[in-house]
Amino acid sequence: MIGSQGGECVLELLGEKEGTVLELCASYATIQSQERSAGFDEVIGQYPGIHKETWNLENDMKDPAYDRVYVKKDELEKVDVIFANNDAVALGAYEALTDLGMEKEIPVVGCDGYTGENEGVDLVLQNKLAATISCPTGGKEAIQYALNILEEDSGVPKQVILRSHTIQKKNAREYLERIRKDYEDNGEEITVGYSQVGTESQWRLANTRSIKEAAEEFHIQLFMEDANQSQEKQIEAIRSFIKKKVDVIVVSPVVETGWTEVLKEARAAGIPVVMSDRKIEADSDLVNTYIGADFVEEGKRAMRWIRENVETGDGTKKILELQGNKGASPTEERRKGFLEILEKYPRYQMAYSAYGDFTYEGGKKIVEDYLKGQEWDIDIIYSHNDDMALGAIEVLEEHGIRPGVDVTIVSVDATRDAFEAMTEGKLNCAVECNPLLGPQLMKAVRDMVAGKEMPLRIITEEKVYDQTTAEKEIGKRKY
Ligand code: GZL
Repeated sequence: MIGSQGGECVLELLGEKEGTVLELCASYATIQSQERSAGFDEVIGQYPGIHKETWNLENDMKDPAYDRVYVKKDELEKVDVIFANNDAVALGAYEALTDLGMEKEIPVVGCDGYTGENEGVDLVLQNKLAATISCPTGGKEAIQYALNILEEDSGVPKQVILRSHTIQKKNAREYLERIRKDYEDNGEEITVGYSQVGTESQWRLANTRSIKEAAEEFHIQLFMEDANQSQEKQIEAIRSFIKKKVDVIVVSPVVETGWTEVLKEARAAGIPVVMSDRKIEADSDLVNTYIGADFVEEGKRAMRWIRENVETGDGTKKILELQGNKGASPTEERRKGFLEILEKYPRYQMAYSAYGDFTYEGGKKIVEDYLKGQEWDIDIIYSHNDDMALGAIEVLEEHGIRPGVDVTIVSVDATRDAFEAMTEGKLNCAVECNPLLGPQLMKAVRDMVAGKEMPLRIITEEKVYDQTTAEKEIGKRKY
């Protein structure tokens, strides 16, 4: 993200989208430098009129960068802008340009944006750097989460992706004020409009309970509308929240697309929006934060478990997939992650896949339909959630097929029902997807209303359980 913001900034400086960029890669062997460079290339690579030269520097210090730039005056003649992937190197380049009398012709962009004297933001204010891209340290967040872990709070996230900013002369002072301002949560009651997907699964019921309990704990007046898996009802609910002038709107979106118009209405009304549980496709400036799981990783974990626990020998294994509702981010991404691993192992084959809408009846129907068409020849069932897996198990048993024995069943969510099925030997593996998002969500809402900048994403932690761990874990399950 930092590299791509550097790319956007360089494009702005180049104006007509043509020219030559000199990229100074500080400590080029480090993953951080490579990621910044890759993000930078993603943006400027879209403009054939922009040519990039890269100089790989051994370290990220100012003086070696100065020396490297100073001796290459003849090569600088054709350079229009310098992008350095850290501020110390950017300053070294600026000082060399100054001693060569070229600092007015070649603007320099750095990265890190630290706020001390002669660091990124200060160098921008001194007109030495044209811009710096901030790299949030996350120190405050890390300490807070460490305390949460010590206090054994539930739902401590696996990953918090903080925002980075492009800091130029025009916004440097406002940026400094914002990050130095310690937000104070005055404990006032806040109103939140929450558009919930529905009541389609045990996961959803646990998620709703968690949201409601956390709202009380955080003194938040919650207006929750259940959409029964209808996007139209969700959009109606969002419009009703706008009319109510709630402080924050939270959506658990039934599908990924079709939200732009109503989210623009929320933005026009000055009401921030948080996506909880599921993601959408929309401009990033329409959504403040996404709190939820990494569904692609969940799909990968399911197939990795199969690979490690279901032998194919010299034969092949046929897989039947029970998908959630079409167009939902967990559906699309759990499938994507699963297939990404599956395609590496041709002895496992996706034989049949259908949408079960995350419901018990949906899972039943897919297996009933399959059995109408042919003899049962499936070795493995991969289900996007427990409810569909449990519906499938009921039908298998009706047909004398032993779930967990004649057919291996892997599911996602890891609700209490899944643990019971695993201890009964009917389900083989459950990939966890934590529904207890309430505490993180309501903390994020209070922080936002208090004026604190919100992370871009808060990703929940997940584990994988199977019959070797289910017995020990089931007593701890809260949902
Ligand atoms: C996942 C959530 C999914 C669950 C299902 O975050 O959106 O929707 O996996 C639920 O059980 O219906």
